[in-house]
Amino acid sequence: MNHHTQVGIIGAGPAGLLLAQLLYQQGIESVVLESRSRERVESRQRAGLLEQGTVDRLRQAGAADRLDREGLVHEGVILSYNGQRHRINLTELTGGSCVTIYAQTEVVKDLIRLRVETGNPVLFEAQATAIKAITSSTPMIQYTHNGEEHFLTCDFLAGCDGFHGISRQFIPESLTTVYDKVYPYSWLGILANVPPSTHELIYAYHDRGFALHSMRSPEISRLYVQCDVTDTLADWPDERIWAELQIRLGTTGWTLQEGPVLEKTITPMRSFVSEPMQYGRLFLAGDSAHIVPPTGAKGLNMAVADTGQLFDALVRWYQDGSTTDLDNYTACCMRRVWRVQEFSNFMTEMLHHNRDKSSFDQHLQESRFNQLITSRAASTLLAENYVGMAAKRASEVLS
Ligand code: RFL
Ligand code: PHB
Repeated sequence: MNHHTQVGIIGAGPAGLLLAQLLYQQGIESVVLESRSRERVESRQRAGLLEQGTVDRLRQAGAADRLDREGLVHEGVILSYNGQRHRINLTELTGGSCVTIYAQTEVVKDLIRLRVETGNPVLFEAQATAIKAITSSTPMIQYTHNGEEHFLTCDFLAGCDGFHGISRQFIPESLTTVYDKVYPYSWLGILANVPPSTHELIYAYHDRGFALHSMRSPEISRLYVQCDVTDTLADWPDERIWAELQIRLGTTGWTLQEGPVLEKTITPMRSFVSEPMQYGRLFLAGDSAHIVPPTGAKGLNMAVADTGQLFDALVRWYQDGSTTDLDNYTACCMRRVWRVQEFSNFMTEMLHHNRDKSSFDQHLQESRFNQLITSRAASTLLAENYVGMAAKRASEVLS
């Protein structure tokens, strides 16, 4: 089958779904192709922390009703160093900003439901296999669905297909620069059926390795421990996970409540940027162009910020034919992307135990942490980056 739409979107993660919804509200038609099933997309455990700018974009898209009811607003975050805790007051240090805990799975479910209501649902189990005629005014996506081959022509293509998608590889290699850093540790994450033992997130450095106490709701906890890159789930029975969490997150007079483990996954840690984020009429948004280690909680937020920027530029083109914002898309995104890369790398290096580091570098790491908790200037810098203000400012330099 051959068909046409205004914006062809590959991927029904947060980036692709949000773009489709924002465009729909402006009367711009799109088709969303997703290689996985709806059940799979709605159940993948990933991010949980939304910046204010992300919440605002979801509200603009009319996708925040449940988020506004169920999201947990956090005005602070706790850092721990070998059991010594320190609270960073995000709201006070940033002049009123905060973050919201609301799972990516729920963001995705809300956006899919809205898409179904438009009468133009996501095409699930539709795998994009090639992109063609990118530099023409009618680029095309080739995809397979129900065992048949289809061709979708469009005005613009949005590559929202994540880190393992196909879009990025259609930007000529000769024009592309890739920046890549792989870290010598991974995260083992669990979802546990037990109320969180803390009201605010706890990021813990420990000589045995990093740990993070997050949450999904007043009933469900989300916790992570640093593990070796070669570890498998078989190395981590539930008892070992809880024992490590108790030690790494522990402090005098506090106990971590344990409960049944609902899910367990291991995630490698990587920083990656591919530049440019556009070629002809193809525009990348989210993980398809860049990924960060999860320590700064930025991946989903960057995907939403890219999407907002792309949406604004497309609307301008459809309204008055101006290509200025489309032409500047990569440059505008890159300011923000590098700010977020630096922050995510900083948080990762400061909070993980790296036994390959020299003792000199380990002392520098400890000193960095001490400065952070004793200097208001250093705490403010962390708070501004964590709530997303610093990245927003960076992207405004060009816009
Ligand atoms: P996604 O979510 O990967 O969606 C891409 C979609 O494209 C589909 N796809 C294709 N569809 C059709 N044809 C093809 N050829 C296709 N190839 C791929 C895929 O099936 C998929 O559905 O990318 P998007 O939209 O850019 O969103 C990015 C976020 O998902 C990601 O950055 C975050 O989850 C990262 N992240 C976090 N981000 C935060 O902002 N805050 C956090 O607290 C946070 N915690 C995390 C995280 C990621 C984690 N993992 C598992 C990597 C914690 C973890 C553990
Ligand atoms: C999560 O809740 O999954 C989460 C929160 C903060 C992070 C990473 C993950 O930095």
